[in-house]
Amino acid sequence: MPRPLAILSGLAARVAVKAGHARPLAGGPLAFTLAETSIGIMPATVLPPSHPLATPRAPWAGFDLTRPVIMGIVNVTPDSFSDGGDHAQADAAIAHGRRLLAEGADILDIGGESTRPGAAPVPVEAEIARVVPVIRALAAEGAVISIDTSHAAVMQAAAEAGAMIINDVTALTGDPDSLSVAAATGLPLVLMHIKGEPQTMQDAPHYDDVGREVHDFLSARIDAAMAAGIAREKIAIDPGIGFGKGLSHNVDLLARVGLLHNMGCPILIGVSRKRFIAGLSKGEAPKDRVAGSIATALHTLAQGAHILRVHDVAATVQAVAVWQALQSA
Ligand code: 8Y4
Repeated sequence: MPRPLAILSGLAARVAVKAGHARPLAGGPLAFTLAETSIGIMPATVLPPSHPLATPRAPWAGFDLTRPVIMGIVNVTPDSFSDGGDHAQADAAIAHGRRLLAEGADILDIGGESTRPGAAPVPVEAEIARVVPVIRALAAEGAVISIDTSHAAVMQAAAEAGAMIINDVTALTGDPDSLSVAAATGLPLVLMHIKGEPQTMQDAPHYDDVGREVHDFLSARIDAAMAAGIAREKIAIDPGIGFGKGLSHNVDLLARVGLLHNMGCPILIGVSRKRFIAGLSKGEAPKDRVAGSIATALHTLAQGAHILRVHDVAATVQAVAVWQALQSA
């Protein structure tokens, strides 16, 4: 399982690939000149051009992945918006979704259940009642909607309401029906790594090698999805920052995002406002973690990540536009 290192961008990447000193990273436009393997560091060109680190990714959910895709977060939970009841909640979420679209979001990720440790479980009927009106309204306006759920019944209802992507933080392990229901919808999906259950995942998580464990988990979940009839091209993968991970695990994974290219799938990263940012800085509250979120997001883009799940769409879109222009030169 080689890791791409010495990653180049822009003209340097193009010249190095052409001269036979580098391989394109997941098809480019980035390129990597070195590969770290279990036996040491070697030139990237020891890998054949057909190696999954080097081959292009298929388009995913209609996105060609040659530029970063921004997924904006829309929570439909009582604590996120108004507490004026179901209707006010839906209206507030729809308004928030419209705002994120205006700010440049490519996808809206709509969720009706908090996955925070200690959050009370929501009955699936209530989860459906929360998200369906919001999905219907925003899909009717042309938005690409992702449904953030681990429940098969919610996936089904969301697909019927116009959702175009399934985002499951349990990678289709959270409900015995989710593999078959997700397959039947035919929708592209995000498979995320989690260690343990949302309720208890932050109780002293331990890994011998977090990069390998996340890779092996996601690889096994891709196999399970494919066995259920889901094409590999429909699957995006996600290391699940903060899901059953301590600070050092999150840092390790973010520093080694490139490892995930071995699976040949687009990579989605969710770091927005997460606790590791406070842990690396001054203990800031979530709303004061935007700068750290963007620093991390750009660090992952520089390793070839494809999709960013964020709260702060306007700030992220600006940062990505500037980063993109500078690193393309
Ligand atoms: C402040 C606000 C601080 C929210 C932390 C949070 C991911 C995800 C979540 C992710 C994918 C969250 C649904 C956690 N994180 N889906 N979902 N990847 N694919 N916490 O990293 O945003 S919820």
